[in-house]
Amino acid sequence: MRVPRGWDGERIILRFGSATPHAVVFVDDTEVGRNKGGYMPFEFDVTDLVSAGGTFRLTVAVDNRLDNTCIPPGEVRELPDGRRQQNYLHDFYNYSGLHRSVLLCSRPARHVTVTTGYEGTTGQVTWAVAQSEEGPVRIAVVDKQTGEVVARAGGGSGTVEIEDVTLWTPGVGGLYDLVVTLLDETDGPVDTFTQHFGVRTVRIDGYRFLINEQPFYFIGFGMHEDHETIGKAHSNAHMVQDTELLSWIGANSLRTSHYPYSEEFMDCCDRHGIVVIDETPAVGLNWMMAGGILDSGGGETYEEGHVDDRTQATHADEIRRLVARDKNRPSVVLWSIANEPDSTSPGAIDYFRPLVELTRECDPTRPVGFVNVMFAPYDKCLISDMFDVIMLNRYYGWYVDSGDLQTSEQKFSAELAGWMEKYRLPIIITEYGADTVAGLHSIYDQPFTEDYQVAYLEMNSKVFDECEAVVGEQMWNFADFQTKYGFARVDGNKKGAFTRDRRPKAAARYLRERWTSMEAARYGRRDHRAR
Ligand code: BDP
Repeated sequence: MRVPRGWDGERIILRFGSATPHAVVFVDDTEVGRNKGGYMPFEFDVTDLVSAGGTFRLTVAVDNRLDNTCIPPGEVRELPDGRRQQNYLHDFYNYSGLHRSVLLCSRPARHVTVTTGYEGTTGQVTWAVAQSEEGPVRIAVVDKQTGEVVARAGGGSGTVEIEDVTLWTPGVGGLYDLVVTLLDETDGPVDTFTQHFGVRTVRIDGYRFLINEQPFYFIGFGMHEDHETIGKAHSNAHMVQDTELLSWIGANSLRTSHYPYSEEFMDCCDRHGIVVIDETPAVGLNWMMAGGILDSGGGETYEEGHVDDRTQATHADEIRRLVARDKNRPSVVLWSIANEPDSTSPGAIDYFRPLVELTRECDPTRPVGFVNVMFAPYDKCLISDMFDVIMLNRYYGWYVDSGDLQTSEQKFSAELAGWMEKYRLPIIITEYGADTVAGLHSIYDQPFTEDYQVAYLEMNSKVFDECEAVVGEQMWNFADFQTKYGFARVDGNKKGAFTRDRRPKAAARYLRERWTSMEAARYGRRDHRAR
C-alpha cells in the first residue's frame, strides 16, 4: 500500500469494515493489533509505522474458528482420527474473510453523537463531539435534499433548531448532514467531517409502535448477507438489487438477522427510509434446541464452557460496538440484542439483565428487544418482562403441525392471545416461514412446494390480521441462503420468498399483493412505481 505524499504530519489510520470472525493485522513485520468479532468495524493507528510517500505491506490473518467465548459461539471438536471439526448452533454458513471495505485514512480520532426531536414544525438537533485533540468546534446542519445550510452553531455540544423540518419518514427517508469542523486556537480549520442523521421519534404506546407519533406496522423480512460466490461479502450491485426487490414487494422494514450488516447497506436504509431492527451477532445461545438439527452435543445453555461469563463479556462488547456504530442512524428504531437464546432456563435472567441495562445506558432513545424462540411461549419465557416489545419467531405449520394449517392457525392464535394478555406490549412476528423448492408444485398442501408456502403464508396472515397487538410481520427469509451441512438442509435453507439468485417464488407474488394493499401499512409504504 502506498501512503499519499501529502499526509506528512497527519495521523494515519487503517480501518476495516469487518473481518469475520477474528483477525490479526500486520504492517510489514509488525503486528499492529487483533480484533475479535466478525461484523463490526475496527481500526488501528499506524502513524508510527508508515511514512507519507512510502509503501508498506499490509497482511491480515483471518481465523474462522469459533469457540464459546465468541458471539456467535461455536466449538471446534477433535475427532478420534485427529481431524478438527467446527460446530456451531446457528443456521447460516460460517463464511469468513474480509467481507467489507478496508481503508487507509488520514484523520484525527473523532466522532459525534446526534439525537433528535421535534415540536410542531421545528426540529431539535442535539450533538456532542468526542475528539482526541481538544479544540474549538463549529457545526452546520445541511439539508441533504436541497444542499442548503439550515442551522449553524459553535461548541463541542449543544442543541440547534431546524425551522420547517423535514422528518425522516419510513418509506421516504429525509436526511440532514451535520458538518463538524474542528478548529485550532486561531479558528483555522483542522479537520471537517460529516455525519448524516434524520429527525424522527420512536415511542411505544400500549400495543402500538409509534414512529413520529404515527402507528407503524413492520412489513418485510429477516434477511442474510448471503450470495453465491461472494458469500457474506458486501457488493453495491447486490445491495441495490436487494433493496429494489424490497421496494417491489412492498416491504418497509427488515431485521439484520443475525448480525450487524455492512455500513454501506445501513446507509442505504437511512437514505431510502427502510426501517431497521438492528441485531447483534448473538445467535445460537441455546443448548435446549433439538440436538438433532443443531447438534448441540447436550448439556445446559448457561453453564461453564457453554454460555458463561466470558460469553457475556463478549456479548456486552458487541452491544457497545453496535450502538456506537449505528446510534446516529434514523433507520434503526429498535435493538435486538439476541436471536432465539434459551430463555426458559433460570440462568437466562442473570445473563440478560445486565445486557438489557447496558443497551439502555448506551442508547436511552430506542426500545430494546430480543427475539423469542418457539419453545419459550409466554408462560415459560423468563426474560420477556425486561424488554420493551415482544418479537416472536414462530413456525406453526412447518416445524410443528407440519402440513396441518388448520391446527396451526388455532394454536398460533391461542399463543398470541396469551402474549397479548400477559405482557400488553406490541408484538412483531420476526420469523415465520416454510422451506420451499422453487418450481415444485402440488395440488395438495404438500410441504416444500410453492403452493404450500403460499397457503402457509395465507394462514399466517389471517392470524396476524386478527390480533390487535401484532404490529409487524417479517417473513423468514427474504431469499434462500447457505447453511452448515445437516440432514434438515438441502443445499441450504430454502425458506426464501426469492431464490438465492433473487428470482421470485409464488410466495413473493402473494406477499406483494398483500403488502402493497394493506391498510395497516399505509404509513411507511414505499411506492415502487413512483421511484
Ligand atoms: C429460526 C432461526 C433462523 C433459522 C430458522 C429456520 O432464527 O436462523 O434459519 O429458524 O429454521 O430458528 O429456518
